[in-house]
Amino acid sequence: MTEKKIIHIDMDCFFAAIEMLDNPELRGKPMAVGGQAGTRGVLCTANYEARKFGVHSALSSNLALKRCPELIIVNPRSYRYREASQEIQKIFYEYTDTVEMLSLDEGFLDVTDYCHKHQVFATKVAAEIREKIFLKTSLTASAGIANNKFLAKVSSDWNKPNGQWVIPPEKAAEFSYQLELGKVPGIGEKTLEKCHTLGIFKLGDIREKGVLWAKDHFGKFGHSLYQKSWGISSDQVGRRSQRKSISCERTFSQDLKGMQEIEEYFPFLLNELEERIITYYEKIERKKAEDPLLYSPPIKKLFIKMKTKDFKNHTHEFISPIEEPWTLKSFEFSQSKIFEQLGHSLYTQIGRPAIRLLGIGVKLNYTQSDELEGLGQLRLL
Ligand code: TTP
Ligand code: MG
Repeated sequence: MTEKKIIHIDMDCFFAAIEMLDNPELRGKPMAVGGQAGTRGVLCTANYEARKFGVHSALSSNLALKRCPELIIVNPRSYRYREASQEIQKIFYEYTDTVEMLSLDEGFLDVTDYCHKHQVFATKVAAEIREKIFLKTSLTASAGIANNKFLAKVSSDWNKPNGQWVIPPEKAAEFSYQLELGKVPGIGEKTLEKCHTLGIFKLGDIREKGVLWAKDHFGKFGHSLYQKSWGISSDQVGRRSQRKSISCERTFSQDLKGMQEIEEYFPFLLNELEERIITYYEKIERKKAEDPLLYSPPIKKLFIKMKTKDFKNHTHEFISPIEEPWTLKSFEFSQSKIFEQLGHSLYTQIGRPAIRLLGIGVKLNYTQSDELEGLGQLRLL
């Protein structure tokens, strides 16, 4: 099997770079793109001059001006960013059809076939793409090159701005071992906090603990973290399918016996699920700044999953009741009771066996029709 060749391209301070390009007066001065200072203004990004003052994405504009009083804040112009993104994407497709954009300014390319066909190194392809981007748009990009998406994404940050970094396959395990967890895509603030509490700071610490430990503490994600600690990740570059559900689960090294033991795990699962749901909706909100037509799917159902010793999966759902129109943006767990009730009835229904895996989650609704109104908002008990 040929080794995969993946490139991750990420534009340098994208929105800010475009604004500086279109308005030369902004160049060399600390500037940011975002909402003006006031009650709710937040920054989308800042140029490198402003970053020296601790000004960055998602910072409130008020605080940014405190940190850097001469900061110039420019209003975002989504159409212009989309236009530049289209130019960049056109260049990507000159090399491969296997392109996966993560946002307007970053994407993965699987250039395995291209490299093979033209007998060229992926590093050379990355350099060529960056050069073409610059010639076409006058904007700079950084690139990461590796044999999987995880390492390619991490390495595009390694030599930023206007640089690139390659992780050859033989260095992947060593590189990943020393990688700080904060730099691992997918590890959010809360997971990071949890890792630190457990005394885990770099991917190598997870490797040392072993795969069972990782699965016990982080479920499925633990398994993928363990693989990443060896520099392995098998995600394919491809179009992202719409996310249908958000969930989290735990497999137990010792089966849970009785409802009381099951209930003890609810707070952990709820906490994790809440973090995932909030992160999910925040991501959509962020993307909406670039693409106002983006749909934010409401929650349609809550579900619980139990796996018994014989590896059979059992699930039980709760459909949100008809009520007011959807307004859901964030998800509060004052209704954790629903999950508890679901847990009780499922557990009884399947005959109160020993439980090896417990999971909870929500299903999202993509039907953008009047039906939605009918289903109503998720009721909080
Ligand atoms: P990033 O690639 O995260 O940031 P960047 O391109 O500005 O800077 P870097 O050189 O470090 O890559 O995000 C790309 C664009 O997405 C960014 O220019 C603005 C937008 N964005 C937001 O609107 N809100 C956010 O919280 C973030 C992180 C980005
Ligand atoms: Mg970027």
